[in-house]
Amino acid sequence: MNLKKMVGYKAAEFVKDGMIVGLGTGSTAYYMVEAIGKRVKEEGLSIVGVTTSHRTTDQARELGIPLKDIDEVDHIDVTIDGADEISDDYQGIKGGGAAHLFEKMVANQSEEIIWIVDDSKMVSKLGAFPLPVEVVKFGCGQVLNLLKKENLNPEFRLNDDGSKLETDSGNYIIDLHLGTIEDPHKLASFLDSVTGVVEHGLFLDSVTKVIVGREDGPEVID
Ligand code: ABF
Repeated sequence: MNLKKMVGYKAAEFVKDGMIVGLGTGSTAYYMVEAIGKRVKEEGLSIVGVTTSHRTTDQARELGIPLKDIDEVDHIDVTIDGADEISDDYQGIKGGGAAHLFEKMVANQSEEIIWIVDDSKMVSKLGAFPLPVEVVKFGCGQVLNLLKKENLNPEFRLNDDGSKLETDSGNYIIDLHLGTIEDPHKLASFLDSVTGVVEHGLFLDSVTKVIVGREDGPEVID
């Protein structure tokens, strides 16, 4: 059973006429956007989407979902997005899809945040998934050195050809291979203080609903 599709379609059920909806990025969010597109086409669902990446924009446009830029709306009713890890206390790591800057900006404008994951993403503590950190190109080597000195095991995210991956904003990603993050809030505060860091993938104290795909069906956690 496709657990990503299960939760993507389940999440689309929470979208109501008239909503402004943040549309996430990733292979799970892909199914959510597909399901919303079906409802727009088949039911005449009337919503406005705010996307979190160029690839989600392309998919939504192809499906005929009306879109607005984040600066054209005064609020977002609900954002539905994937995640790379969700801890026992519902903190998250996002950014595996290199879209966490736009995702966090959209999430910050949202009244409700729904994360959609298959059960492999549910962990007791964060950190097994490398923590993405978006950094500006200028001085990124110095930022890498600083993160090394803090024993954060940083590595630039690379394309298959060995070049540094660029985000939709034209920045780079440094992934922190930490294994376990004992104090996500402390780490988030440190990363926020580093000049050259644009945004990190710790999404803390923000989610309002989690939908977990399981073999016996979607588990909705409020
Ligand atoms: C996006 O979804 C990213 O923040 C996160 O990395 C990704 C999860 O990807 P997938 O759903 O493909 O596992 O929100």
